[in-house]
Amino acid sequence: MKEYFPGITKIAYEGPDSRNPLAFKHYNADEEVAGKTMAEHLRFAVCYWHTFKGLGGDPFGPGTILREYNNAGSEMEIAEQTLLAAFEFFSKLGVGFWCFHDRDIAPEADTLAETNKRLDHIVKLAKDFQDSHGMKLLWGTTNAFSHRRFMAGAATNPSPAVFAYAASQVKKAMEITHELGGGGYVFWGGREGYDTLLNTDLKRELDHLGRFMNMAVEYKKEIGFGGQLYIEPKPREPTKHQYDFDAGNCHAFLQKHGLAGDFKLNIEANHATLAGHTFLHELEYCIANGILGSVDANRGDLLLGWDTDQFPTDIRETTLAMHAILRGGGFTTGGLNFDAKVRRQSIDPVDLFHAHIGAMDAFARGLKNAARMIEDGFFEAHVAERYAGWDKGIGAEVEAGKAGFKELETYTLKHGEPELHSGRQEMLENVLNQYV
Ligand code: XLS
Ligand code: NI
Ligand code: NI
Repeated sequence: MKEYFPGITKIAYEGPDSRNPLAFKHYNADEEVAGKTMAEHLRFAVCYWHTFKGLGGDPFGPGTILREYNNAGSEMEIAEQTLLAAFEFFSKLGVGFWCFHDRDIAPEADTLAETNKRLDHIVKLAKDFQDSHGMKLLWGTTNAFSHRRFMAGAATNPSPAVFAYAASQVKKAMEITHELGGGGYVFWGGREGYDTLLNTDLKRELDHLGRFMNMAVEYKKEIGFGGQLYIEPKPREPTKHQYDFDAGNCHAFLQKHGLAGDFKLNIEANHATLAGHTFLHELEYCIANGILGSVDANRGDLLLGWDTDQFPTDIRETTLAMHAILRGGGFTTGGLNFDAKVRRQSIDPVDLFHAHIGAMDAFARGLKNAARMIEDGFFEAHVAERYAGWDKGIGAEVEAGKAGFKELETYTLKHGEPELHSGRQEMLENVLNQYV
C-alpha cells in the first residue's frame, strides 16, 4: 500500500521538555484528567475538506499545495487514494474521529444517481478503513454550497427545484452518515442567507428552511439514524448575511420551528468572532440553554476580518473554552473538530502534522488548566458569591415568582439605596493568568 506520509511514524507523547516538533508535549491520550482520559474529554476529529482537499487557494490565486494523491489518475482513483492518505494521517496522528462533506470524499458526477453510486463505493471503503484503523465518524454533512446550482442557496433557494436537489443530497448524506455509524450530522448553511434584500423574500426563505429542517428530523427517524443533529452558526461569508447568524439566532429559529428538542449547535470559534462575539460567549450561550453539541476548533486573525480557519494555538482561549465545556458537563456526541487549514505557504505534508499537533497540545493544556480551575473552585465561588443575594429574601422570592412590582416597591421604600460591590474584573483576570 502506498504511503503518503513516509518517514513520519506515530506521533508520541514526549512531555513538556521535549524539543521534538513531531511529538506531543501535553496531549497524552490515556492520561486521566478530572475523571476521564484526555482522549475521552477532547474527542479530537480531523476534517476532510481542509486537511485533504484544501490546496491553499485564496481570492487572489489558486492553490499552492501539491498533494501526491492528486496525481493518482481518474477522479475516482484520486478519491480512493485521498481516503488512503487520510486514514494513514489519522492513525499516525492518533485521533479517534473524522468529519466530512459528501462531496469531499467522492466527486460529483453528471447525474445525482451516478454521484450517489460514487459515494456508495467510497463509503464502503471508508467503512473498512474505519474498522481496520479503529476510527469513528464524529459527524457527516453535505456540501450544498459549492456547485453553481446552489448560488442562491439550498433550502432557502427561490427555486423549489433547487430545494428538492438539496433535500435529495441531504437525504443521501444522512444515509451514508448512518451507514458509517456517525455520531452526528451537521447543517452549516453555506449559502442560506442573502446577498441583497432587493431580491429576497426573507420570511418565505426562513419558513422554507424551517420546513427543510423538519423534513430532516422526520427522515432521520424514518431510517433509524440515532446521531445528533447540529446547526453550525455563522453570520456571513460567503453571503452578506447568513440566517444562522449566531447561537442566539439559531436558538430562536429552532424554537419557532418546533425543532428545539432535535438539534444542538456546533460552535466554531472563528464564526463566533465573525459575529462580533467571543468563542466563550457562544459556548456559554449554548451551555446556558442546553444546546451545546460540538465544536469546530479553530481561530481567526485579529487583523483579518474573514473566516481564516487557522489552527488554535492560544492557551488562554483553549483554557476558557475547556473551562466552559467541563462546567457544561463535557462532550457527549460531539467533540473538537479541527475545521482549520494550513496557510498557503505551508506546502509540505509534514505541515499538516505540525498544525494538528500544536492544536491538540493547545487543547490538552486548556483541559488541564480548566480542570485545575474547577478543582480550586475560585471562579465558581466568586460568581456564586456575586449572586448570593438571589438565594434568600426578596431575591429568592423573585426567582420563585412570588414577588411582583408592588412587593419590590415596598422592599425599595423600606431599604433605600442598594449597596454596591466591585466587579473585581482586574483581579479575576490576574487569577486567570495564574492558570494559563
Ligand atoms: C464553513 C464551515 C464548514 C462547516 C461544515 O465556514 O465552518 O466548514 O463546518 O460544512
Ligand atoms: Ni465549521
Ligand atoms: Ni468556518
